[in-house]
Amino acid sequence: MLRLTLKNPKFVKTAVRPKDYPVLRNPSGKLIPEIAVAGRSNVGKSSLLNHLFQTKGLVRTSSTPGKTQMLNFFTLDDELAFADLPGYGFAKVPLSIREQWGPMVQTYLGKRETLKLIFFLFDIRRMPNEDDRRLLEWISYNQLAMILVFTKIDKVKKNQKVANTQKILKTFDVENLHYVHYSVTKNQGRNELISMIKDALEGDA
Ligand SMILES: Nc1nc2c(ncn2[C@@H]2O[C@H](COP(=O)(O)OP(=O)(O)OP(=O)(O)O)[C@@H](O)[C@H]2O)c(=O)[nH]1
Ligand SMILES: [Mg+2]
Repeated sequence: MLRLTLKNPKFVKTAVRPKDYPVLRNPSGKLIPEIAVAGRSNVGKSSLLNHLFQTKGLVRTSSTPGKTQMLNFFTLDDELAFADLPGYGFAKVPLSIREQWGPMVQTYLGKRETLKLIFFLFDIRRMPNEDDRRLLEWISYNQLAMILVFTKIDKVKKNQKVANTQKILKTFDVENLHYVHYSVTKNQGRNELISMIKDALEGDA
């Protein structure tokens, strides 16, 4: 049974290549399951982790897209790990960093054996684009479990939220899509996401 107390969030390290990924074990020595947070630049990945952890500055956020440029690893209570992934699709990020993104994320998704679940974040106001579809292909190729998180729902009216959700979901040709609406500023979606994590990882921990 997964404990998931969501306490004691810790930053572990930053890495790019697999040899630098941390080996994370629980107190009894078992490798702990990991959740990766993925999506376009500025969609709210790092903010979502801070909100989930109930921390302010543990995960670095910014109003300027392109804040997170490498893989950042965190743990909760030494029972669950998180990887905050760099976003994509932001032209102002230096070319050298943008070129590194594809291999870094593709390698991570393919090689991280403890990776059990992806949070794939979408700004409720934007339609999926080619970059999003490419990432979705990598996720499907690696047969990883996924939860779609619609972010910044405080920015839209209720009817727009419903309409945009349907539009975005239609662009995915994936069965059994799990999704949740999230707002960091309005404090919405956290409990639902936590129970979805439990459902997804049950039997795995
Ligand atoms: N209104 C609103 N703003 C949000 C929400 N979540 C994040 N933001 C804002 O969106 C901006 C980007 O947030 P980040 O968490 O840094 O986004 P990111 O996806 O980690 O971005 P990269 O690291 O560049 O890939 C910041 O200005 C946040 O304050 C939300 O739920 N509502
Ligand atoms: Mg970030």
